[in-house]
Amino acid sequence: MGMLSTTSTRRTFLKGAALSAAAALGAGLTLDGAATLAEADEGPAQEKWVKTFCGTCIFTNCGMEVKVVNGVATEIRGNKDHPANQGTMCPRGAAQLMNLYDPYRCKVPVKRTNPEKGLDVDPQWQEIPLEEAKEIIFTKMEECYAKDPRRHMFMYGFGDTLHEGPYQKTYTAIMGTPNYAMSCGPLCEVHHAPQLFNNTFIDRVDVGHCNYLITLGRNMGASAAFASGPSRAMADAWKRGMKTVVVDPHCNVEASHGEWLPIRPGGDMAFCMAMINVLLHELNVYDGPYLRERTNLPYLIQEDQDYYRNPETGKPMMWDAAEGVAKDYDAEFGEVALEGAYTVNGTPVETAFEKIKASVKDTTPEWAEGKTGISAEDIRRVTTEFAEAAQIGSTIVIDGVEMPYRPVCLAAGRGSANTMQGQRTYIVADTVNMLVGALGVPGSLIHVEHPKFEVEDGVILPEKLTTYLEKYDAGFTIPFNDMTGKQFSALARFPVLTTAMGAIVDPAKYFVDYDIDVLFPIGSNGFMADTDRDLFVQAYKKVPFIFTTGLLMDECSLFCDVILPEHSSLERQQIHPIEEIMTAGVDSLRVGGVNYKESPVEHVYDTVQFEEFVMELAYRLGRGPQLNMTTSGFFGLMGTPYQLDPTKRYTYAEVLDRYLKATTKDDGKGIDWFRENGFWTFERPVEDCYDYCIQGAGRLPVYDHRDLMVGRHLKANCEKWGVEQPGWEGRMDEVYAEYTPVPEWHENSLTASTDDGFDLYCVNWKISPRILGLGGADNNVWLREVVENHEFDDLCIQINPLAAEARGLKTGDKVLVESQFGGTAEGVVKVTGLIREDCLGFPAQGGHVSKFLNPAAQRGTNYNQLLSAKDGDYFTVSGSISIASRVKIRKAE
Ligand SMILES: Nc1nc2c(c(=O)[nH]1)N[C@H]1C(S)=C(S)[C@@H](COP(=O)(O)OP(=O)(O)OC[C@H]3O[C@@H](n4cnc5c(=O)[nH]c(N)nc54)[C@H](O)[C@@H]3O)O[C@H]1N2
Ligand SMILES: Nc1nc2c(c(=O)[nH]1)N[C@H]1C(S)=C(S)[C@@H](COP(=O)(O)OP(=O)(O)OC[C@H]3O[C@@H](n4cnc5c(=O)[nH]c(N)nc54)[C@H](O)[C@@H]3O)O[C@H]1N2
Ligand SMILES: [Mo]
Repeated sequence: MGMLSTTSTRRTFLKGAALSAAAALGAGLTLDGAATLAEADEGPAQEKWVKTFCGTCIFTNCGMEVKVVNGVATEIRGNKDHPANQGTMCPRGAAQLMNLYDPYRCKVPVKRTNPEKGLDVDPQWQEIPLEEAKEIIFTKMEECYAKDPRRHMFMYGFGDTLHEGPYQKTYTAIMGTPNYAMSCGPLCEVHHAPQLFNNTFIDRVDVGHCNYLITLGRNMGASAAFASGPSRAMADAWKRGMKTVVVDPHCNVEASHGEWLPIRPGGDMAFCMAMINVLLHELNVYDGPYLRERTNLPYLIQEDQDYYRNPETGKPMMWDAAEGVAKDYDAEFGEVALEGAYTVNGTPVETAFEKIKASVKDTTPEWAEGKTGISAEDIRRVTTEFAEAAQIGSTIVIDGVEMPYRPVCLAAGRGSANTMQGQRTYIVADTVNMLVGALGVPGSLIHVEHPKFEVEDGVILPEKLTTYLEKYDAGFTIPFNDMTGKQFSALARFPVLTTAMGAIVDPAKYFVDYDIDVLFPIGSNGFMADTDRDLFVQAYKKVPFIFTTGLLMDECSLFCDVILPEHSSLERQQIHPIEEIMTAGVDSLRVGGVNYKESPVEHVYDTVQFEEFVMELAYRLGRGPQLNMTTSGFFGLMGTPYQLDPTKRYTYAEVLDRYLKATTKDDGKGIDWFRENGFWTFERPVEDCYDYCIQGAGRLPVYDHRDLMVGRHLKANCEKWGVEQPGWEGRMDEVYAEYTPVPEWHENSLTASTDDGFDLYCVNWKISPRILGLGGADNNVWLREVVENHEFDDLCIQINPLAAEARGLKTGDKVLVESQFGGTAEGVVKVTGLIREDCLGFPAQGGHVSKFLNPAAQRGTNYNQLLSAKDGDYFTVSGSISIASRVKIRKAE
């Protein structure tokens, strides 16, 4: 193959190849990427290294350099000057060349010619010019908007690299529709408690200062640490001697730095409640000053669980033990009482602390043993070690700032948060931390992005929860204005996916009086990342027009009417804040900054940039002012010289240039500077790193008063309108009972004893080469090879030797697994002691069903089909589902 001199010639050549192969594959798919790579070998070598950053996991922190030879990217290496990864790389970043030249990518704009839709239906794609493809979309959107903007639904997921980009988050605000959905909602219930206590999307462990870390269904190794910064932070912490206690049905690498306590799935809340029982009823250990000054635990609570308020001022009150009177929380106090029952104006009250204490009176380690499968002795020992390691009363001075020093952390994650009552479980895990004063201070759980707090009733009111708080009613007026499900699940961090999909299929069932006409999903693959595939199929079949800017011909793309191919991660023009999430190491905690990248090579195919497309769509729909104002707000440009003029039209590069100049403040570095340098950093003041310094006068809502209020409003609204939540008809009291301000153990379908033959649990976790579908990981053959040859053989079904022996199974046997919800999964067994005796372990996620993906993506087992998010099955408070279910296993014929 000769070296083609101009891009257009090369593109013509590629398209020619595309057409012939497309006919063969019948789906606009071609296998011409290899041809492009081959070109690199010829012609005079013109080499350069271009600075970029990785975008294939949600950290998007790592600095990289791409070697470009004669216009072809041939190698990727870590940028040794970059503070996050310091020159190192993980396989996901290194494998991005395969993403770029992936022959299975969406390469040309296509429209479907087969009106029938289904997972096994060939859409019969027809290639069309980009302008024509856009025109079809614009026209459909105009028609939709002429009727009602609410008829447009946006759906985004973590697949679209840099889901944290401006327009994934602000799309609905710009476009003026209330309808959006997210595929990462139901199985990613790790955001609520961090939002509540740290006002952060996800919390991180200050491992740079932590000495004793308990992970409760949080995978700090494969899941989080498999990016360079977190790996280094964890390694440094272990070298320093941090002990790690892994409370998880599956034994992971972290356990080798401490111990493994194999917990029974669904027992996490009981574990936390037993820890609190030991702290408050046996050891009598808690951080009194912290609880008095920084939490709402001294607030007086009346019998109906509400705050006791001063009838004159309306303010919650605390008891002054020095004077023996109740006072407004913000009055001068001689001595704030944390404990005790009192009578104020004839009303019997007791402190919120007493309420918490009473809620765990009987939840002893012996009580928890049966629910968790962890011995009472171990629970008691670990709690005692945790309490000792907390060093209550100690302080630390960092850069002249004195703060409490609490080098312990009980870190909840998906394993404990994605359970029934999971959102509460995370809150209760955080309560364990807060009781010893370990939240927002060195050594504990801290925020990622700079949090902003308002204060209401003296309690912090995290910015991002404000809308729900302002209106506990969450828009409960029938007919509902939107399909997000927030009316019944006001505390859900994301829209309730079952409602969004269900309402598309049957709006009236969800109290909505209109249909969805146009759906725009991006990087969002509920067919794989979530459960109940049939519901997705029904919903996607019903929507008259679906379009996407797609990287791959995944399950979601199969249902589209028009696909605009998207730049691959390496090719996109992006910025991203430099901030480590999940962990903070000594050298990463203080580093802030911005990464920048743009394509190091001529775009390989006829692809678009998501942001440019959204801007064009907004201008076309006459929403330029909303676009520019929202963009200014998102990028913090309001009131700066860089604020966008609502009446003007900008390119995305112009927007980024303004953002970069505004962010680098006095330096005023623009896009040209970043093109050369790739990233810019600054040192965060220590006060910005710890919530303790930022929360001001606000107290932490350990007593979850808001939860109580939301439940009460829900009940009042349902009664007022005479409605019940779909799926919970006749069981609404169960729903209301889930809203509790203090820990409360409820049996669930995992823990309740049954003899229905489903005698095992299935559990799932992320693995390093395949965190999510981000950046096209499943379709990347290099990464699939790593997954399949990984030392734990990651596409298998793990079974404990005892369970295997009892069932006559051995490594390599083909099996069929059936779940209590009716779903099935097939796979190959691997016998290993790294999984609890009553569990089957399903690492990662495989088993794509789109025939238009690389065959490698189809290998493995699709775990999620063993779960259920059906109405009545999910956890209604947060709209999330259980990561585990009860299953049975048999040899496949
Ligand atoms: N079994 C199992 N299921 C899980 C999880 C798990 O650990 N195991 N994790 C859960 C969690 S925590 C989350 S957040 C969700 C995430 O689930 P989703 O939000 O759906 O995100 P992904 O699975 O990362 O990617 C979705 C799709 O995006 C496409 N894609 C990849 N890269 C790009 C790109 O650059 N551009 C575009 N346009 N599309 C792209 C891929 O085809 C992929 O199928 O999954 C949840 N589901
Ligand atoms: N490098 C990198 N890291 C990432 C991401 C990324 O893109 N890149 N994505 C992130 C995202 S979106 C998320 S949401 C986080 C999630 O990160 P984690 O919360 O750490 O989620 P998983 O990795 O799925 O790990 C879940 C753990 O829970 C265990 N488990 C399963 N069932 C139970 C149970 O009933 N009880 C208990 N105690 N444990 C159980 C599993 O065995 C597993 O160890 O990871 C993030 N980590
Ligand atoms: Mo997630």
